[in-house]
Amino acid sequence: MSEMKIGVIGTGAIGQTHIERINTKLQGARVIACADPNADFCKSIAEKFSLKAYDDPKDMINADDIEAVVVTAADNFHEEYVLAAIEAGKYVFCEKPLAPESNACRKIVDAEIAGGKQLVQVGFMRRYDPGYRQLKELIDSGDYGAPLMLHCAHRNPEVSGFTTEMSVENSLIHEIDVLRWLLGENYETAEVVFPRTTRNAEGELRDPQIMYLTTESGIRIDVESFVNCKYGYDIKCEVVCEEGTLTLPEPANVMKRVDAARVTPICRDWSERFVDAYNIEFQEWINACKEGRVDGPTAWDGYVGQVTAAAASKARDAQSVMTIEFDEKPAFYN
Ligand code: ISE
Repeated sequence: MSEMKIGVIGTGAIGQTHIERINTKLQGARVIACADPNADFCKSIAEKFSLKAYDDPKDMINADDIEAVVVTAADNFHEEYVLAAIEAGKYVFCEKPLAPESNACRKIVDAEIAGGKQLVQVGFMRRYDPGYRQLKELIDSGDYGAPLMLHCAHRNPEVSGFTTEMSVENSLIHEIDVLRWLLGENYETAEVVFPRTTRNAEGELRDPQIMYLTTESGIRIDVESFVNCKYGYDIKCEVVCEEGTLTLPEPANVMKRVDAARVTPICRDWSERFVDAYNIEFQEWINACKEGRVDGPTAWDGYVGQVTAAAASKARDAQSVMTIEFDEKPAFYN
């Protein structure tokens, strides 16, 4: 089977890692073009990876030799490019969020339904992490009884330019997606509370924050977001079931005994922590597109994620519990 030809929109850091990943590590596809509103920068990246550069992403989307598109542009451009790909009838992988506003996500959902074919996949890569996949298998086995509570943490060593809102919309959006997928249930309520703020938070940022979610069956979830934890990148998830607890495995690392201490390194950032997840995610996306289907997180999942994040943000601003209200799931996504 021939290689699927891909165009990447957005040539920043994440766009470049995806180009490199697809062209050097994965099978069955090749990035042949890139586009970025910053034409000079785009040309330099095109040269680096031997790609064709487009100034206008829509020209690339509509080019005859482009079969699929990867969108890694700034979040507020996602809607425009995903809609253009749907109109062109091309598969499109869009980094999270599908769009910052849930209305825009709903517009994408409606456009996809109107086009009659699923084309959109959202980059919620945690679903591909081998540890989360193991957790899901064990929860679904039912061997430990029903899940009752989840205790989770999402810690970044430091971030620059983060606002209080971004802790939910940019960081915790991963938990919002992956926990709903793990449990196979929608959320009902959201709340966000503030512990004491770290002295390492810049400007107005309130950090850490704790998000509480409840699900349809009454499972209670707490997730800490701490974006200036300083010591490393750390992701935790413990599922307390009726007859046992299930804990997300940590990436394997040798424990050293050195300088009168036991030391086991942890990751420094998310690209290192989730490198396997990204590789698996893109390989499965390529395989599915070539078989004519989408089998990862859909535009509907993107919409549900943004509705939940918006409710959590509202809850945080109001310092109260918010009910989360979704539209009814269209049969198209069943
Ligand atoms: C970033 O955009 C990510 O996707 C990371 O997974 C997350 O940990 C980080 O906080 C975000 O800024």
